[in-house]
Amino acid sequence: TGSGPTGAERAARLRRLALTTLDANWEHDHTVPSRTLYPHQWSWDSAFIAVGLAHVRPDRAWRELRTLFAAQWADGRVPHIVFNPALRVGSYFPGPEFWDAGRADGAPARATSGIVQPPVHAPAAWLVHRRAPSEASVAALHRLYPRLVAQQRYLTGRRDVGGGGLACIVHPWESGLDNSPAWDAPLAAVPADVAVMRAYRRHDTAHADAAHRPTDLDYARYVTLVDAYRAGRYRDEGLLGRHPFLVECPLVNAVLGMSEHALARIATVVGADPGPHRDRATRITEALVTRLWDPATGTFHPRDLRTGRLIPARTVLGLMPLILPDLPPRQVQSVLAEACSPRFGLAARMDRPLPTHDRTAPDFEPLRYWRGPSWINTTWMLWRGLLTHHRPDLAAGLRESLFALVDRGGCHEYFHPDTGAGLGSPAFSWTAALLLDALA
Ligand code: 9YW
Repeated sequence: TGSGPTGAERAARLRRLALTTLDANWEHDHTVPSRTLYPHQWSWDSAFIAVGLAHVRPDRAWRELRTLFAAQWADGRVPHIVFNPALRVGSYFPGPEFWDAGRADGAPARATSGIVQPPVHAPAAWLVHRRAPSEASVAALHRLYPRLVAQQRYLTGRRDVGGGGLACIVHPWESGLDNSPAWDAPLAAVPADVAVMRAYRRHDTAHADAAHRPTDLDYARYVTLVDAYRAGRYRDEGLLGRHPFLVECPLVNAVLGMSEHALARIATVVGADPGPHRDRATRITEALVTRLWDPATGTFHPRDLRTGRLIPARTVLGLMPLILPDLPPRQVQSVLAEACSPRFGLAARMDRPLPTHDRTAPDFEPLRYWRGPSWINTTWMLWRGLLTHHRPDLAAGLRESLFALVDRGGCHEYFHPDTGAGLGSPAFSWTAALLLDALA
């Protein structure tokens, strides 16, 4: 964090801020992403949060993951939201009554959603153990390992709708980057009528600036997609013939491969065979390169299974495969070139933070959620990828821009990609957690 007293002071200040934020968002057995906007437990948030908690409250890190996996479905899916039963009905839309997951086969006792988020949990569990190894962490890995394996099996089995060895998502929310421009083309094919939104009260726009959030038309399509998946009781059989949104996402699949690498390491701790995990990791990376890398653009793109085509938008999703240690040199070089281009501005000394969308694209929107603003989780994943591929110079530049953002803006949910101003929730958990990890 820079040398000399100022660097040390800033690090201490950021550490205090992060810890205060995480403590304030702790809720008995899990952390809420944000008290105002997101009052339940979110799947990938919890994984990022555990990575941060490992540095300050390792017991809570394991508790966080244990609570989430207690709501895993019998088929292995880890729901993207686990609802807090103590909250009043209507405290979040879409709430438990909207998902109505209890009627689906294999749903857990707790009310949950029926879709997933990127499976960052195995890498998170590994990082938590490595940061704070103890008898308790080994016991926690023993408990989690079969559940993490079941999660992978679900995603590489039932969700391999395209048959090419990758997992597909059935809703933009499953990518974690809800309204990314990457989803515009496949979403445009989803029938929607804004009138369906009149039946609902959006909770997000009551607590955050509507100009930053997905539009009502986006929301109408999100609802249509849940309606379709729920009508089939969240079964995955026959999705290709009946579901209106089926996409292979580079972030989800990079994380899927990364998880097999993490599981191979966890396997050695719990006395299981790491070999099959390594083989699966290799196959996922190969499938990712074959199916999602475009030699013409030199970056990764989502594949729309309904049209069979790659989606042209160049978003931050395309950079995420860099987290894979076995990404071939050709793809490593071209993703680095994409990241360092004016589209994303990665540099050893960055003049602006990493955006979530191509800055040079006509549909780049500096204020709207995942359509431009800087987010700490995508920044952190790219930072980890740069360390993995031995680019300490670029990793240091990106890390410094992360610190500068939070130091100026606070633990915000996202940031203006030009001015660095804090946007969205002011006390956002994964910002705090990943900041702690980057500070370590
Ligand atoms: C929403 C909780 C979640 C994140 C997602 C983010 C947002 C919910 O918040 O989705 O209402 O838009 O897009 O990645 O997990 O932090």
